[in-house]
Amino acid sequence: MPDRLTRRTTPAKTGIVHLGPGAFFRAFQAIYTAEAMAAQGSDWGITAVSLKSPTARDQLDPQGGVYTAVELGPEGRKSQVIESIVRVLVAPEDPAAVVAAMADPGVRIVSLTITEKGYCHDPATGRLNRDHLDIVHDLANPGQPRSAPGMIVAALAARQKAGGKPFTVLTCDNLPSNGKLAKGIVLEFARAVDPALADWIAANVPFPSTMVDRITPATTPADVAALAKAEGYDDPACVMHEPFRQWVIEDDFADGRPAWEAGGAQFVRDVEAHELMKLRCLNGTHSTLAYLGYLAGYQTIAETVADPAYAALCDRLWREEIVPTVPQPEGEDLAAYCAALLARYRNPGIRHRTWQIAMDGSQKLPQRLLGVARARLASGEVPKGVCLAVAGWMRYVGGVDEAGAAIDVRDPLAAELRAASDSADTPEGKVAALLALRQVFDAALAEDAAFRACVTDAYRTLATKGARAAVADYAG
Ligand code: CS2
Repeated sequence: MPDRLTRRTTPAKTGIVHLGPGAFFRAFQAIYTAEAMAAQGSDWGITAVSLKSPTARDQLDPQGGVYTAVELGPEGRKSQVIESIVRVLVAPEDPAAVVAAMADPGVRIVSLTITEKGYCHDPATGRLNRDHLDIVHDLANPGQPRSAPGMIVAALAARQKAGGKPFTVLTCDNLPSNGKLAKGIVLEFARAVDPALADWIAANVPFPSTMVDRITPATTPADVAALAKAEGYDDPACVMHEPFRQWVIEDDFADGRPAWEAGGAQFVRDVEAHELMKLRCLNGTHSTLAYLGYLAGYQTIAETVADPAYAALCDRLWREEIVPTVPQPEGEDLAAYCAALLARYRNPGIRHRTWQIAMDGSQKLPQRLLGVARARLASGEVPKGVCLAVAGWMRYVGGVDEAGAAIDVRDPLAAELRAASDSADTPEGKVAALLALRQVFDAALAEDAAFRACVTDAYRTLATKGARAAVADYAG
């Protein structure tokens, strides 16, 4: 058994509390922060907080918070040891300690990678979901929060009470106008607890929006074993990522920030066009490939786009449906951006499972695909490729694959989705029942006759011919 990886430098003082220390955070923001500290020499150490499971803490603690980030490119692998995380807390073990860490006046930024569902919102409207069990709990027990909105509001309440400065809330999740969305959710929560606190937050706390991008598949035991073989040490906290990365941030901070530009982060006034480009061009086709690829029996994105019909599906989707709905972001060439995406998907070093991306579709579809559908319908076009993707998701959440085997559907609405799908026998009935889920589809889209007919047609084709043939039909 090789030795465990250990820390070589003195931990920095904590300047950031980060909620959600998963693989993406470790392959992205923690690296930019390490680079900023190396360039700037100031203290921006990170206290990372797991909202649910102790796994990250159990893996990182024995190695002093350090871990290996492995870049997997077409030309091979490169690894670096990242030392920006200084400690890891597990919220369910001691929620008050998490609030105290965030309330510490030395903390200037609270950042988040908690995935779409961590915001406890209604994906179709972006509003706080007051029926969410964690929100119900946190409104009744504000000192012992379970949810991210509950923790942020408790910590900001402590800051306000102490008469101190607020921290900046920096969301790094794949949601549209993610700063505005987080602000709306936090304010709605705060208003329910203490309207004066909500006013203070509205006036004082910045919530810059960001666009984040780096493909980071979940680490597997085989990855850990390969690292041990290559480097001669054991590191169960290691993360695998592609070479590409892009971080676009609205430059609006309450009390300073690391020099993330040292690692190439772009600071802009308005990040919205970049967000729409990334969410629709990348995440939109990622989800499309995940559902239609999984149904055809493909395990990874690279395997899926190795099938020429699926590469052609992406091309046509970008050209005819997605790009026409994306405003031009400054400094980007949309056609080149999409071409580069296909090369990233083909990266043979990255084994990104279709099943992993298919997770939580009810939370992802609205911003990845449904905005495109709405925009195309408004300009009089029926977005056939997006309808095929939505129908693919509907087949997937039905829970049975094309060979009749069960699909392990992971989604906060999995039970509702399955019940809707099982409530009818015909494609028309199943599609109608799923379109009736208002958490995902707003009434205007669900009742659009052209959209409904197109999704139903696509569903029927998927059910009779299978995903591979349906994709080939569309892609021509
Ligand atoms: C993926 C994203 O899992 C998913 O849903 O689409 O995590 C994707 O890999 C990243 O957004 C890339 O930046």
